[in-house]
Amino acid sequence: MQAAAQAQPNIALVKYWGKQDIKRNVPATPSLSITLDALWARTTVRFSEENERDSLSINGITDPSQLQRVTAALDRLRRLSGETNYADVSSTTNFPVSAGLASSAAGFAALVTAGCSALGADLSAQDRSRLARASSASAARSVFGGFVELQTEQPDPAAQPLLAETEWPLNVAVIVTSTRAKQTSSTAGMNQSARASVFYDAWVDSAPRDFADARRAVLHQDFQMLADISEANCLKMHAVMLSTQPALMYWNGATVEVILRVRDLRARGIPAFFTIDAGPQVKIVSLPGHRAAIEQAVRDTPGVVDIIHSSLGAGARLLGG
Ligand code: 2P0
Repeated sequence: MQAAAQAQPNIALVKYWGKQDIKRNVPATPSLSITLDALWARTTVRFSEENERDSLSINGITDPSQLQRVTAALDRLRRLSGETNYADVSSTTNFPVSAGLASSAAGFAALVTAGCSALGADLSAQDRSRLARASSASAARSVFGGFVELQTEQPDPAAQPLLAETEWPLNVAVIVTSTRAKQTSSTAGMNQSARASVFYDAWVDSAPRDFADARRAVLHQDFQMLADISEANCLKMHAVMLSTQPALMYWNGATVEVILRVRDLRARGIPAFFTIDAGPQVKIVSLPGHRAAIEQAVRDTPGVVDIIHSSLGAGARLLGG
């Protein structure tokens, strides 16, 4: 009754911020993402009658703060399979968790994939995506590789693959400006924005247009168009965060400096654009062949602590052994 799976974080280019159904965890806005290759979470799930409760360890440390969410995910798996035993969940990552690097996306996509296998539940990727979404909506997207969409018209939506990573191989440089955990979780932050940002309704109303345009840009492999939409959508989300009362300020000084340097790169004709999630890290998406120019532009920025280069990667999958 044990299985292990790996999933990678994804970076949304058209972002999810706000829920239309908090109980079922359905986003208010459609989102479109790219799954990374270089970062991963590997998760082992083991159901046993010897367990007296569910337990969770992340990178070797028992983590009670996330246990409730993990138990809720395990409960969903137990309901669909008839399993009654508790589970040990142990996850390792090769990147800092809770720092705006989509650790919950990778973590829950891996957990659901491993958990289904441990219980012998042969679910389609779509059904696993639906289950992952119930825990963390961005996790629905990490079930798939390459370019992925999560539409929101259905009452219980799943993500769908849009374009394979091999079809349009983009690069992503993750500019790490802090490895500290963020102060306000995404879940808490987006619910606050929905209640207390005067820009929230405009954000939700304008999202389908951004999504449709980005989708078209991906299908036509139009980098310039994707760059324009992604930067605008990212800044719009951060405008909603900043206008929330009390304000959600996920950036630090280095975040702003890196944004300016990417704008400068673009002005010089380098095909690269930035995007930023609920944390201070900047992700620079580029066409292949510009790694040296990007490194050179950002590496001496005060406050930059690490640069991780990645290509686009595959979806969640079982690990052997
Ligand atoms: C995204 N983020 O689309 C956006 C951009 C953060 C900023 O999805 O409440 O951890 O667990 O469904 O998926 C982070 O939110 O939130 C997120 P829950 P999640 O990638």
